[in-house]
Amino acid sequence: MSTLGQPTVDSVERAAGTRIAAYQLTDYLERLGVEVIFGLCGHTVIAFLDALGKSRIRFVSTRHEQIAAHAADGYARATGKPGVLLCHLGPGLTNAATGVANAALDSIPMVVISGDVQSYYQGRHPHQEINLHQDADQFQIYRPFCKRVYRVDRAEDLPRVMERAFHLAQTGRPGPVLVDIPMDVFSADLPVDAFQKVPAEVARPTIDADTAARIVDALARAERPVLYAGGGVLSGQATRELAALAEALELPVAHTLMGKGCMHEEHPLLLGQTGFWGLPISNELCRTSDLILAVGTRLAEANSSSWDPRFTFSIPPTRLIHIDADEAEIGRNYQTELGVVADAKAALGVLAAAAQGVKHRDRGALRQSIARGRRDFASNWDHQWSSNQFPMRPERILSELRKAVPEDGFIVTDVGWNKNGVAQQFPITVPGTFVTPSGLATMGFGPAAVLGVKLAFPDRAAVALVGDGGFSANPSVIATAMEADLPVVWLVMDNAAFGTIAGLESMHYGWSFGCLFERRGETYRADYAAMARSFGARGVTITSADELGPALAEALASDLPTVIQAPMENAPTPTPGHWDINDVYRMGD
Ligand SMILES: Cc1ncc(C[n+]2csc(CCOP(=O)(O)OP(=O)(O)O)c2C)c(N)n1
Repeated sequence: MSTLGQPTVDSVERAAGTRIAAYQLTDYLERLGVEVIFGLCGHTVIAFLDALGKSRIRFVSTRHEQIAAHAADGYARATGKPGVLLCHLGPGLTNAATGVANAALDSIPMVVISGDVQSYYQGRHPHQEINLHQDADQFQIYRPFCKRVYRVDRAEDLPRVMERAFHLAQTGRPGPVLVDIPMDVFSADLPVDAFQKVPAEVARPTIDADTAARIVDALARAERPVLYAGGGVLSGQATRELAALAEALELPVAHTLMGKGCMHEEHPLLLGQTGFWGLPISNELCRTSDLILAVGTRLAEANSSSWDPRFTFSIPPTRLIHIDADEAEIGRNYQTELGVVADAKAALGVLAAAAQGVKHRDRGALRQSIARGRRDFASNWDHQWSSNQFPMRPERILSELRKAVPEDGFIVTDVGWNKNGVAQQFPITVPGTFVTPSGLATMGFGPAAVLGVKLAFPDRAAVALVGDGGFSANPSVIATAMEADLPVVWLVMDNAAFGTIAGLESMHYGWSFGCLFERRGETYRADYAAMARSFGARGVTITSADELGPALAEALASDLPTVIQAPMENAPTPTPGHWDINDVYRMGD
């Protein structure tokens, strides 16, 4: 090193028995099974990019770090493996923050690798460093939403920190871990055997036999029990065990937004989603239940009708047993009779086995009343499936989508009518094929997450159903899909508005100020199909409802990415539940 700390010619000569850290790091990531890294370059990560380009790992370069984060998130949701994200310091890391926080709130395993300033310049406020509160502080930005944030202060720590990052991201309640790496660490020499330790295989926490027997007994004796499934059932791949338990004790199954797909849509014990955008039969059976067994859920606000006992859950008097991987979730919002910290698959497997042959109370005409309840609610909108109205009815868009996409195809939503409508009205039959942002509900998730999903399963259909607001938040996804050769489909529900919020404002205040797309007082519509063509992708504008089915079929058969722009009426999704915000708004003069 020179006196100022810059590397000199001498210091870049490699010491015997060593190899540059960046190359060893990519070898290590290969050993861990990493097959793709999503990211965006910067001068702090060039050394790593060089190594990446010479490795077997694929690098998907995006035009915005938020896209890279959502794409890594989508890949993780589709595969169950951690998504890996690479970003530059400062603006790169802050751009990615929304996407990483979105993954965190949905318990998605992710490892974020960021470059940082040269370690020997920490404290001197070098180019792009975040340091106004404390020197060399950028990793702190991720603290509120990462399971752990690491700054690698010594090159020797890199192997240990990487092993910890992959271990923590995947175990317990999964989530993102940040590894912040000063750029000179990538270029440092490390002993050739530096990266030895790999994350341990970790047995999933399960439920003991006595507790399982107690739960099975309580469910068998209950008069109106409900099994309530959250995203943990899907991420834990516990859908078979869930169905086995439900069938053994004749339990109706309700679910959260993230739990959609936990049971085949035609299963006679399936109630549907609860809460504000849920199904009346689901809210009703939960509200009047005497015992709920909730698995892998936060019992979050939207699915619990803002915890108002008049709408979805009335706990107590309903008794609650709650199984979750995270002890912090148990008892947070409701008085809980019994909490079990366990993995959904392991616990449901033990419960299902314990329930076999156990005599349960007569459930009467449960299956008939579920079928009636679901049919009655669908009759409010199913006639719109064939509506020729133009701009289109959203329900017609859903019905064309369902017909066009094979059952094992992925439907990736954003936020807006797309998310709420699919969760409520769109049949999902293959677990894991519905991908949606729940906790942070980030507009812009869907158009980018579909890239990661398609990369994970290139032979399966992947359609992002998104609003025009969400799509135009970051349309450079088209460039990434072209460059990475990912023939995804974006079906844009174009209502020239941030429609969901426009509808809320209109309901309470009689107008939609600040929510409509307008220019000089007139509706402003962008031509997203033309935009797609300008990127070299396919772009289709729908001009009558009958065009959508064939357009979808062609898009799914094409080897190019396609934007389909479908003009749509801004009709709200039905809201059988309750959202407390509606009591908050007050209009003055
Ligand atoms: C990043 C972000 N900003 C704001 C919101 C609040 N929000 C929720 S839904 C919505 C409107 C989405 O509009 P669009 O994508 O056009 O779908 P639509 O509601 O019209 O179906 C907004 C702005 C959000 N969820 N995420």
